[in-house]
Amino acid sequence: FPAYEAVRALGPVVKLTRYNCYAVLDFQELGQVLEDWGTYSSAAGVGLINFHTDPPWRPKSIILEVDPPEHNVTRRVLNRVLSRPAMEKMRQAFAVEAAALVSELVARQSIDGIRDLAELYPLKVFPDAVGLNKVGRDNLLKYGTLAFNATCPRNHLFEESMQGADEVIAWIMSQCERQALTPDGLGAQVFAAVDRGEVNEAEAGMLVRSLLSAGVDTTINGLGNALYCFARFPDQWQLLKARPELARSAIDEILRYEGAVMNFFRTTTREVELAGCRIPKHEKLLVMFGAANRDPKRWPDADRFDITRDTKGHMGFGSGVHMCVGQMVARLEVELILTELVKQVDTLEITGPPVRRLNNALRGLASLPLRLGPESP
Ligand code: OW4
Repeated sequence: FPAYEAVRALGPVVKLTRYNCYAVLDFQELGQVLEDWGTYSSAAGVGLINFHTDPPWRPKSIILEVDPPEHNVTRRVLNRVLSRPAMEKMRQAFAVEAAALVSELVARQSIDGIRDLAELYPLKVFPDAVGLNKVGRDNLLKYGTLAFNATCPRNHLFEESMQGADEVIAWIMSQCERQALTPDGLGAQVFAAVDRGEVNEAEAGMLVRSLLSAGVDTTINGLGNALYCFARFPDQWQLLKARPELARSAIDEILRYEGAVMNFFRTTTREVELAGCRIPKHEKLLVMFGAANRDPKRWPDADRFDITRDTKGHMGFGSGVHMCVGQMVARLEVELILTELVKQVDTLEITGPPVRRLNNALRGLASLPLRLGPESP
């Protein structure tokens, strides 16, 4: 975050000469970019790779990496699959798992908040909800990590997550077929759109791939960041315990203060002026959600974690037509875990050095040693 402030101080649009792209960090300009999909397109990729000149690392996503009107077709399908009624159907199963896992962890007291909770929970409930095979699920985390690393420069993080990726990618693609999915899950509901004539069979498979690309690492880091926030700020934890109804708004503050997805790219479709800066046609723009969420021009006391603040308009789920379509799943997972922790845990104490998990687009931890304390502080 100090690095973001150093870049922000240079101006509203900053050319990153090393990567030949333009960075946007301020809340106001970020909103402008994300609202104007006609000028700031997703169709040339939302990573640094510019599809006008270079091929994508995988067949491009048919929801993330297309603009309206094509985007509207696939968005409508996932909007329905991930709708509020669909969430209500999943809530019971998700709640049972949350209660069971948190009880087990409370009994152990000393845990790794990432390995034992932030990874375990989404990796159980989400693949179950999609209707995936039980075998091979370890590929999900590897694939998500790769997909997010692939949105940025081809550095060591990208290269490392590409090691042995052929088998990971092959497993993911094999799970995106109708017959690989249980008949009652989110995956099957994507294929139900084929039967309604909204998309074809191959497109349905690609939309299941989108679920598997975007649904795992994001929620793991979101949950891990939630634990990290409350472990660092015990006053906010006690406030949540006193007022559990704040859980939903706390999730927005977690996403503002410590979001899981830090950045994506857009590509200009024409020469354009943004905040008085001229940007040529077909140039890449780095849109930095995490920086906009700390913009001091938008947020009073931006570096303070405060679950009672008004978080309206935060960029943790992006903004505009591509705003996170799975956000209700993510909210459900974090809400249920926070609610169980509030019920079962008095204090969250960090008992060892938190370890970051570096990723080109994601912000989160690899390890967070925690003590779940039953005693009141
Ligand atoms: C790699 C990501 C995020 C959102 C959607 C998708 C991927 C997709 N991150 O594959 O559609």
